Amino acid sequence: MNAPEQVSPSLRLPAGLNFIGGAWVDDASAERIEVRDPSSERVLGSIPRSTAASVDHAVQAATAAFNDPAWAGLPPLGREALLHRLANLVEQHASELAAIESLDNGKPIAFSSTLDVPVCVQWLRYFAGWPSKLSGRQLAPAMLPAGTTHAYTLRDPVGVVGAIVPWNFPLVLAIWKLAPALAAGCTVVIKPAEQTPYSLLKLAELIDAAGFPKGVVNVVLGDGSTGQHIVDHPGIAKISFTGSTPVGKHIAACASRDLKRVTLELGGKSPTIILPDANLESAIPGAAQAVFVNSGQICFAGTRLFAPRKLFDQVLDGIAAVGASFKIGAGLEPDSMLGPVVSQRQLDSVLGKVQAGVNAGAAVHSGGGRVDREGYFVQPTILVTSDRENPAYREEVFGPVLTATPYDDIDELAAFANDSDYGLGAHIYTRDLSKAHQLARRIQAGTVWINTQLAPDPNLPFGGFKQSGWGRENSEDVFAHYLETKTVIVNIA
Ligand code: TAP
Repeated sequence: MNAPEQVSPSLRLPAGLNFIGGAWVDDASAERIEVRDPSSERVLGSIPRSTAASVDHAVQAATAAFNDPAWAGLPPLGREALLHRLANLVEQHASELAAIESLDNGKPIAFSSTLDVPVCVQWLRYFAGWPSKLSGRQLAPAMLPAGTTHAYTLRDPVGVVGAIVPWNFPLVLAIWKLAPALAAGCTVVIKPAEQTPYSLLKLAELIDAAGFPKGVVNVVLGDGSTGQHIVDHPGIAKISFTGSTPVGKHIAACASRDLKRVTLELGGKSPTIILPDANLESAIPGAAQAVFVNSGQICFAGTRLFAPRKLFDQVLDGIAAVGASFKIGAGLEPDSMLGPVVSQRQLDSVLGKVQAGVNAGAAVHSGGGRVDREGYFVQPTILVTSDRENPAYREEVFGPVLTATPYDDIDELAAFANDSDYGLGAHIYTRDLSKAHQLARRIQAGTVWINTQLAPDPNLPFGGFKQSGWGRENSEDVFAHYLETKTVIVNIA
């Protein structure tokens, strides 16, 4: 089962092997995990449930690379050149990477080729610009006589990073961790989600071809048990995790035992707020895209809609019409706009959460069930509820499911938006920008989009308030998590 799988004359999947110390390595003692195409439920191949021994091998390779002058002694411009070379290779292999991603995750090829892969190239290019700009500062001590002391700070890479990524944007979220970690001079042991390993394995081939020293990036395949071995390994200095809030809390607790650095990018239940004066021609498609794109499997998806009572039916009918217009299809179908959710488990989870919402009193406006075809397809769904304790309203569903709530008084909106354990994003639609800015200040969320939706940028910090996470990804801010500050104090008197 380790041989590369020839999916079509033009598409071959990488073999299910770990990439450790620059070599492709089998974990012969590991059980195998099947990987399926969520559009057809067909088995694509298998990966090892890598053991603690494989993780230890990878951490040793990453530690050796961290201390090797071939990486540690590389001038910043050398790291920049490697990241640019990788960006060029990703661009050259864009169609293959997009096809792998759509096959493995089920997301429409129209999105993986115009969004996922181009985003990876842009992030790599953006972070390629940083190594030569990362430096410490010269500082004047406040308590010592002037001219007696020379003091400055250095910024050292934190060490070996354990990166754990989910299945909703397998390549993008891997790059969000790899690019800044490598720009900072760290080395990495990274684990993709068991459902979607193949694009990261293809990326490992490109990392090797770009000329990164062996051991700088290591890919270990497996499920949560393999992730746990990474979290527990004493050679890991920092964990960078994207995934569910319960697993994030568990990782934080484990990492606290030896005070590993931790960043967590977790779940969300982001509001989409339509003010009475909004331009509905853009607000309705915007609200629909915010919840249905990627079949709702986006941590900052706009999953709680608040619309004025007098416009409520018009807004809901409009969003449902946009959802119904999305062509449902397999990841690799060129005109598909709405793919499956990633797995049978996710299908059961999404439908179970819809049913729990209905059982607790939510009314189904549209959708609500599985699409009658092979694959794990869920209908674009809108549930109506004013009960803010309804489980579909409170819990992250991670499927194409919107809860919609009418409101009468715009002064209630900030309280509605903030009435959640999460605080990842918020979308506001209005023609009145002063109202929008006032509301943005009152909303507890890491990103607020005004008259737009779902648009992260490499130069803009991204992360969550409350139980949506710790720390920020992207932008200069991310380096706070991949660099340690060292102060050097010299007596020159
Ligand atoms: P998680 O269990 O959180 O999985 C995310 C990643 O963490 C995967 O690589 C997973 O491995 C790994 N993992 C699981 N347990 C671990 C542990 N004890 N130590 C270290 N790593 C561990 O998410 P899921 O089960 O795939 O999805 C469940 C729910 O999480 C979804 O319904 C959704 O609500 C949420 N979710 C959120 C996000 C974002 S972007 N915030 C992304 C995906 C899912 P395996 O998957 O290989 O077991």
